[in-house]
Amino acid sequence: MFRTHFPQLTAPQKNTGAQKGTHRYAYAAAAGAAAAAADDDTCIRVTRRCCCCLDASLSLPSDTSPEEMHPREIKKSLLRRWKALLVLNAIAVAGFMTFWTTCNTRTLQASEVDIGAEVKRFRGNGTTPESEISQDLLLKRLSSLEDVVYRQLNGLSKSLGLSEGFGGRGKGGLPETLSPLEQIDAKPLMEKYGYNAYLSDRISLDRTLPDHRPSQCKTLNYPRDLPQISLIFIFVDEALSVILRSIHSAVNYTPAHLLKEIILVDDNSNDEQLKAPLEEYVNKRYPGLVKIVRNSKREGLIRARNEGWKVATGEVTGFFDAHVEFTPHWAEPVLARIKDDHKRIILPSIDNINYETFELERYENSGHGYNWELWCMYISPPKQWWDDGDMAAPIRSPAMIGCSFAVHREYFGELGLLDSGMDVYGGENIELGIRVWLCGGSMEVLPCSRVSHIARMKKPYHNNIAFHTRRNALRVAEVWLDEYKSSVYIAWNLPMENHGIDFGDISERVALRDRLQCKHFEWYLDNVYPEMRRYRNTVFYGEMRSSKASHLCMDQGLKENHTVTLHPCHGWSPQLGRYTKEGQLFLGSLGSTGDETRCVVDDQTNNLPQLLNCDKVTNLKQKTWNFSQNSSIINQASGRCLEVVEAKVNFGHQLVLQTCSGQKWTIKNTVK
Ligand SMILES: [Mn+2]
Repeated sequence: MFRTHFPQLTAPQKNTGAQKGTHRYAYAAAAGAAAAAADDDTCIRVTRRCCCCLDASLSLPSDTSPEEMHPREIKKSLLRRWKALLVLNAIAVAGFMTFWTTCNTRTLQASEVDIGAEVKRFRGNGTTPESEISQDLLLKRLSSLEDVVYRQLNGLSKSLGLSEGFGGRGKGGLPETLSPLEQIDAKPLMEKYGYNAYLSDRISLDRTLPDHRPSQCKTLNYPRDLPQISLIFIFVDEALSVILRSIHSAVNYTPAHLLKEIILVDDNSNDEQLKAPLEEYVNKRYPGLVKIVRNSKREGLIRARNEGWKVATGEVTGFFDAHVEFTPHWAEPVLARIKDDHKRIILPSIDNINYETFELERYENSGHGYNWELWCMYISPPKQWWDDGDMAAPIRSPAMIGCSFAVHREYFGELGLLDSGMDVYGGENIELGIRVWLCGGSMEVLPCSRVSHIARMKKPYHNNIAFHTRRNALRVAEVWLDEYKSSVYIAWNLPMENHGIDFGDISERVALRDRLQCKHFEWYLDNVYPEMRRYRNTVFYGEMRSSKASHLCMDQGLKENHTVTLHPCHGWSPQLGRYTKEGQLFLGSLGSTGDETRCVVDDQTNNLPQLLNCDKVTNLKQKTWNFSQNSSIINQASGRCLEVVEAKVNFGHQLVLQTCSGQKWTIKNTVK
């Protein structure tokens, strides 16, 4: 009933107290986001507004850089600014004193707000009297204000050639273009990073983004006492501004009392900027909040994520690529779902950041699925979700794209993290989806939580990612897929035995499956991924060669011709044949969900074999063939054979239907 367009994913992510909270809420509020929609404590609201006013008034106008001013003007302007600062500081102090005297009692009782939470933590020690606590908190707040002033005057990001604040280029997630002159400088960076890093350097680290949540989400309320999250970013030779924007948006849009820490895992980058400059910046900008883990050798993103998990201390861990931007209220729905059931793995909805213009593009609500090669892709939400008609409801997801997910930290450990026996990336995201469902948990996409992500033009690590993904896919097949593992071998056109691919030791993963008492894979297909096409009826698969011209293989040719042709053998998906128990002969890649699958048909009028959507061919005999290895392929309707004749076409031969002359065929692999 619903037709939606789904983005295609090609072959193929310590200071939590009130002090930092002030900054974060200031930014969130200035961004036009209601910092605490569910918050009914007026005192706290007032405080937040004050902070954001202060912050906003201190920002340099984005179109006037001090370098362009006359020295006297600079002096004057600095003086003006100092005056403004002093006045504002005085106001802030007065405000705080008023706030303290009038709201003190209520604040201490209000366990659902930041200060209350902090006080609770102090109370936990059981020794500090309440009045001292409040004074201590006030002092902290004041020192945080000083910190704001310090930062604005010293321009921490400026020393890196970057900018902070909400205005400037790319604000609101709008597309940006570069001047012809800029484009010349931008080109090498584009090639290096796979996105427009030159433009990224010119977009504020705090830019605002549009709210792409379904409207139903905007009225939902979440409890205040949600579990804290540790955000884990992994990167290798990523542009500094892109990493920092990921961090800034995380801090700006994750409520302070829910953000336990940020962990950066550097998978052995070469770029000098990502060493001391990155470290100094985050330590000064977010003191105590950021941990950095450096891999001494390149591990690939799978093991890098596991490394990040090891140092995390939050109740929940969130794993993200370091080229994302968070949007307001992304965290609350995620943490609420995990609080309800700690065995849920939660996927924020992904929107796209255009790699060229940095425009934020909304993606349709979707689940995350995959094909039998175990490449991930976006899929339509389940029928039940559409029938229910609630656009804010969680979407059951068979697996994940992988650039953004959150999971209860201890549960993730029990579940066996990501498979560290896999290399680089690809397949681990599918494996986690299959594993969590089979072993008693679940996975879902939340339309109300949105994280935007740069789908890069090219990715780092190895060019030949398929080599690693294929190896990883075989691990998944052997550990989890039971009798359906043949589908993975068919999809990759590999023999099931003696394929020559060393997929490593899987004994630990098999033991894990036993220990967790996980269900059978067929249960998962029936209940979690019923949309997936099944190929259990396959007998033979792979390239199909005739004794007449064994260097040529049956090939699907041009799709619009609907005719089987011959082509020199290469074994890729256009030549992937599949002969079934029912005697049907399919050709082409294995469809996963919606795709049609085409089979060879003798329509009894044409002497060329047709390649048609098999579900739509009603005459059963016309699409049924008698065949066994090294024998003729005979149609049941006409009695004609598939044979090769010499002809003046592309490769000197043509595939025809004719009276059987005894030509023999082989199909490369047999299902074991
Ligand atoms: Mn990514």
